[in-house]
Amino acid sequence: MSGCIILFQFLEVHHKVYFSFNYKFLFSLTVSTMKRPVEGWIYEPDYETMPRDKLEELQEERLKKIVKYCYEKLPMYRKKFKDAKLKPDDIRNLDDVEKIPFTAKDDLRDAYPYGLVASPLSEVLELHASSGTTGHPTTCAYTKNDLKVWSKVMARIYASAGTKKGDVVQNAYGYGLFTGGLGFHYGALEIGATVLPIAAGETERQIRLAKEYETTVLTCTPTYAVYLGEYAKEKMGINPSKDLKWRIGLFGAEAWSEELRERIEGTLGLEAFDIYGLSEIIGPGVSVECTEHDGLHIQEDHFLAEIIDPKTGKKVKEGETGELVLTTLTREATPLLRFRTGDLTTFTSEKCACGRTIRRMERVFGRADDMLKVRGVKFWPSTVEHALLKVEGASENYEIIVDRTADLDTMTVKVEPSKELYKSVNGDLSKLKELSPEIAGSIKSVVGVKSKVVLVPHGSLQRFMGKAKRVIDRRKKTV
Ligand code: DLL
Repeated sequence: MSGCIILFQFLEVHHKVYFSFNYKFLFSLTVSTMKRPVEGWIYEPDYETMPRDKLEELQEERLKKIVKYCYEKLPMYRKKFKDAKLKPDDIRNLDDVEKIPFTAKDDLRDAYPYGLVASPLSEVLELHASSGTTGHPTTCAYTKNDLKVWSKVMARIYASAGTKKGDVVQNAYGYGLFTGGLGFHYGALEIGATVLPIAAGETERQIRLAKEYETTVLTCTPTYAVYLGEYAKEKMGINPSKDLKWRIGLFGAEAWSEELRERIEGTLGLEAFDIYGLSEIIGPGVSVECTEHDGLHIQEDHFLAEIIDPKTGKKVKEGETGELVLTTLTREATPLLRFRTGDLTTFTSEKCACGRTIRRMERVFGRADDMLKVRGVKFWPSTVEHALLKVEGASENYEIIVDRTADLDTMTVKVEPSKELYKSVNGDLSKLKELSPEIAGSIKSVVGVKSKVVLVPHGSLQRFMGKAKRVIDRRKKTV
C-alpha cells in the first residue's frame, strides 16, 4: 500500500481532455512524471542565517569602507560627492546611504573602458563587457577576490536549489562576455559539482549529452528551457521528464512568469528556481529562490539593496513596488554605489521557513524602461505571458506587436497553439476559432488592454537560446 502511495507521489498522470467548442472534441492525453524532489541546503550559514542586527552591523562596516574606497579611487565618485556636498565620513550608518548620489547606467557608459576600474589593472583577472540592449558597452572587471566572492555567492545559489557534489551541471548559459556562463561555471566548481560547459545552442547535442552524461542540473534562460523541452519531444522523441535525469533548473537573466515555471517543470520534470543578477553588480548571484519558492533571497552581506520610487528617487514604503538599487559592499575592481538597476520588485519582510535571515525580493517582472504603454495602459510583457499561459491550448511561444494606426495604439499578439492542439486539427488553424478570443479575453482581464490575437502555425515564431525578444514596438518612441 505504502509502495503504491510513494509511486503515486513520484508519478503524476495528467489526463487532459481538451474540448473545443468548434463542434469537435479534441482529446489529448499527456503523461508526465512529477517534479523530482530536491532538498535545499545552506552553503554559508554564518552569513545566510546571521541574526539581522549582526548582519546590519556587518553591512554598515562594509558600506563605510566601500564608500571611502570609491571616493579615493574613482574621480567620478569624488565629483558626485563634491556636487552633493558630501564627504565619505558623512556616511555613518545604513540610513545614511540615502545621502549618496545614484549611479546610472550612463555613468558606466561614459566611463568606458577603464574609467570605473578602482583596482590596478595588474590586479584585474577577468573583464566582461556588457552591451545591454542599447549596444553601448560598459565594463565589469574582477580581481582575484571578486572572483572568489562570485564563486561563493553562486555556490549559495546552487545549494539553495539542492545541488550537491555528485550532481552533473549542464551549463547552457552563453559563455564569453555574457556573465551567465562563467558565473554558473565558477559556482559549480566551488560547490564541487561536475560541470558540463556546453553553453547555449546546439540544441540536439544538448539533449543527447543530457541523456548520455545523465546531467541532473540544467542552467539556462527560461526561454531556452522551453525550447529544449520542445525540441527533445518533437524532434527527438525524448520526453525529458521521463527519459532525462534533470532534477533542478536554475533559470534567470530575463523576466518570466509563474505560469511558465509550471509549464517548464511539467515538461522537464525538474524543480525550477528563479535566479537574478546583473553584470554591473557581479553577474548572476545577486539573489535566488530557496525551495519555499516565495521570493528571492538577496546575498545581503555582499549587496546592499534598496527599493526606490523611480520617479522621485525616494525609498518606497515596506511592501511597495519600486526600482531596485544596489550597492556592492565587497567588490574591488568595479565597485558601485547605489546603482539604479531599472528592475522593478518588492521586498518581502516576513521570515522565510528555510531559516535564512537574508531578506527576499519578489521576482522581477520587468524593467522600468521595458514598460509598454498601449492606449494609456502601462504594463510589462511578462504580464501578457502570465495572461496567455492561463489559457489551455496556448503555447509558451508568442510575440507582441505594438503599432499605431490613425493615432490609435494597437496591440497584436501572435501565439502558437500547443503542439498537441495543433496536431489534433492537422495544422488547420481555422478549426481553433475559439482559442484566439479566449486568449484575448484573458489578456483583457489581466492586462486591461484590448488586443488582436492571431494564431500562427506551431513552430513558426523565432526560438531563442538566450534572452528572448518578444516585443516589436513599431510606434515612434512615445512612452
Ligand atoms: O542576465 C545575469 C544573469 C545571468 C542573471 C544568468 C541570471 C542568470 P545582464 O546580461 O547584465 O546579466 O542582464 C541583467 O537582466 O537587470 C534584469 O533586467 C534581467 N534579469 C536578470 N535576471 C533576471 C530574473 C544577467 N531572474 C538584467 N528575472 C537585469 C527578471 C532578470 N529579470
